[in-house]
Amino acid sequence: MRKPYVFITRKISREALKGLNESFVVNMWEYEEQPVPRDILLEEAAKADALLTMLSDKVDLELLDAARNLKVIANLAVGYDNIDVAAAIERGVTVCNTPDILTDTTADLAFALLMATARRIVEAAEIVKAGKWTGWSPLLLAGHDIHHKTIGIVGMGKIGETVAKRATGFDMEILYHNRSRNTEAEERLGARYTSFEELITTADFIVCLTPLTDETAGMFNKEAFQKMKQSAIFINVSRGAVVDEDALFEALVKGEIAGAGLDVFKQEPIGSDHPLLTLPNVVALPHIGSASAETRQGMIMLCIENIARVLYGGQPKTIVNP
Ligand code: 8YV
Repeated sequence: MRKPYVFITRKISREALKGLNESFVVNMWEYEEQPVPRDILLEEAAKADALLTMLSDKVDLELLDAARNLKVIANLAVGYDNIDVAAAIERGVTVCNTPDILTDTTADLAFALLMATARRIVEAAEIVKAGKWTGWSPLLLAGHDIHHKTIGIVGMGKIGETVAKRATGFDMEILYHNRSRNTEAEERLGARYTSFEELITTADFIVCLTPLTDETAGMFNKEAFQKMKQSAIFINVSRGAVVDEDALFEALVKGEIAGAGLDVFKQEPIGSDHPLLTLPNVVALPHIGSASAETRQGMIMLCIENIARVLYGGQPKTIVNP
């Protein structure tokens, strides 16, 4: 009998693959930082019973139509905007993601980015390392306070809730906007539901954690930035395409908002000539929300477990399309 074929689109440790190697034929794109080229991905998908994919792999109609044997896609992320889930469902393909396991790690990063941007930590550290710390002055690198300020969380899912939990430790007032009310966050953390308009006009820190969908694409646009306080700091840890980056650049240059902490960009990796990178009040990170060694290892193991479960005819641990 033919052994099911599993293709992994990025290099992961051979150790992690032990659970798959015994029962399946496993092939892997052997590069850590280079995404698998499209033609190879299509070729592999045509043979595969299972794919372990990254956000950079577009799983669209073309791929799904080529993937005649495909039974399961395990995406190494909680988000799955790289996958045409409806088309996968139509073709009977199970789509799995990695929720929960990365919640705390991503919330930690969101808060770290908020603090780094507000307190100008990156700028300050660079000055010291470059030997440019020439003396003390009362307003040297004076940033913005975080404690007792208002945080506005757009997208109050599990990561949003966990960011709110972090915010309670800083005595912050917590506002949130979400498709539906999160009564758990209201009761347990004192978070207050507001309209998007109220949130962006009143929050000192606007933290974007909403998934990328047709409704959320470009929701942080020129009008949104113009409505924010001039002292507002915008943090994005979800997807770059939720933001109109030209409008954000303009708002920062004109002083319509005070700063931005960005872990995600419309085009990743962001080119070194991107205008946002020229601004001192922007802290830019290379999409490291879930990037702790422990969490990434856990995400990989969860993907592998999901693939094995589906190929053995069982239910995956975590699923996008029930
Ligand atoms: C990814 C993310 O895990 O989970 C998500 O949706 O954006 C990140 O945590 C990372 O980009 C690897 O695909």
